[in-house]
Amino acid sequence: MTIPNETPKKTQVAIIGGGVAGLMLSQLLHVEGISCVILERQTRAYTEGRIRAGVLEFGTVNLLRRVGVSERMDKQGLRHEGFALMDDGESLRICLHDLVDTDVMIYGQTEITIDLMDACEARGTPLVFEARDVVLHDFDGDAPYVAYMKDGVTHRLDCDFIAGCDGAHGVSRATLPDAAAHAVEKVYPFGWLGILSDVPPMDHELIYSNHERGFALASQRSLTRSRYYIQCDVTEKIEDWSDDRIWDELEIRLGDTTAHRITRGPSLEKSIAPLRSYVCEKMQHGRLFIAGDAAHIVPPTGAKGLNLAASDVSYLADALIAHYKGADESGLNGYTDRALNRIWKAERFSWAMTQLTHRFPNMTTFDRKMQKADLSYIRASEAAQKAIAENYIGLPY
Ligand code: FAS
Ligand code: PHB
Repeated sequence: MTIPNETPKKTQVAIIGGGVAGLMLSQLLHVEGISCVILERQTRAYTEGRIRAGVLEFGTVNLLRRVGVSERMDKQGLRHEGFALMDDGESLRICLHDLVDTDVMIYGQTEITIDLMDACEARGTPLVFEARDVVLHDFDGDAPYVAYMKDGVTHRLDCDFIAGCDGAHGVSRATLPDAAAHAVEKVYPFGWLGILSDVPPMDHELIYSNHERGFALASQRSLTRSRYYIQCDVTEKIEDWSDDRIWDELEIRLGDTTAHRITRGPSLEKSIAPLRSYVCEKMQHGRLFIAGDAAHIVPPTGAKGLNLAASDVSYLADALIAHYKGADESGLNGYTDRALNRIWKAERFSWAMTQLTHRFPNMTTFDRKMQKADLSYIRASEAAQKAIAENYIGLPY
């Protein structure tokens, strides 16, 4: 369904992808009077139904407030003042509030997507669902356009700029010249099995647990809906994991002193996602710019994926606004360097948190001793805890 009904022929910014990056960019531009059209491959129901991130940095919260799409988040979101790191049952609380005087917001990506789509509809931003076979044209020049299929008809959308917000498997990075030559990647030898269930969370904050059987994370979406993860082999198949088998593993990995606090319930969703670190260090070519998962992927251990998408589109929106308001091209010319500066720091934190909390196949005794020493140092050092805290709440934009 297109919102509104007519299929637009011309806009200032064509946004490919109606996930968090595309939707947030559209709102940042809309509030400045810059027209855009979002072309989304999937249906609205499919896009809204994806279960993904849960932790919002204060920068992401501020962006949603800046575009006036924060009312439900401010009502229903949970402010968390800390989280726990557990190692073989021994727990250490990282108190964000005391260490860096800032909290994080627990509010599911699903809800953000719904709120941003509702804002698109209310503000009349054209959001074309089931836009198939998107092809990007002439972004080397100053009159790019996008071709796409909708209901069996080929459409052309003329624009000034193309924003590729179409995720890790989209058309934008695939079209960006030399993107592959600028890619840096690390693949982890395990994945995360996630389960969502309408049961009360086991704790008032998140728990990241390093256990001899593997990593586990106790997270949440509300006071009545929990989200848990366990590290698993990438060859695992979700159909081999009954709900009970997942709950049994969570009770073991989240420590026998706390396992009794886990409330079991039927899974609303369960899935396995692979873990990798990936950065495409080329994020623009001519009038094509990429943002969010289209440009980078992080292991979710640092809760950075969605939040990096937010900072990317904040930079891109600032640059486009400066272009339209004052013919200032410096933001556009410097977009990649500015975004990469924050991206690589989030990649490092996500990698470090994964190294600290997961059991790697073929881990040596020395490797394990390093994890234990790392955690022992963190436990004893307020400076080390502060470093973790300032990364977790999100480094400045
Ligand atoms: P998205 O992938 O969210 O959105 C891209 C959109 O583009 C999609 O709607 C897609 O349908 C559309 N699209 C793709 N190709 C297209 C084409 N050719 N034409 C038109 N549209 C096209 N992050 C966290 O912080 N914490 C987590 O726990 C977490 N869990 C995750 C679990 C999974 C399974 C995945 C895949 C990611 C997870 N992430 C997590 C990361 C995730 O939240 C991303 O960082 C976030 O969705 C990034 O948003 P976008 O860049 O908008 O990409
Ligand atoms: C989640 O709730 O989905 C979540 C929370 C924190 C993470 C990763 C995922 O680090």
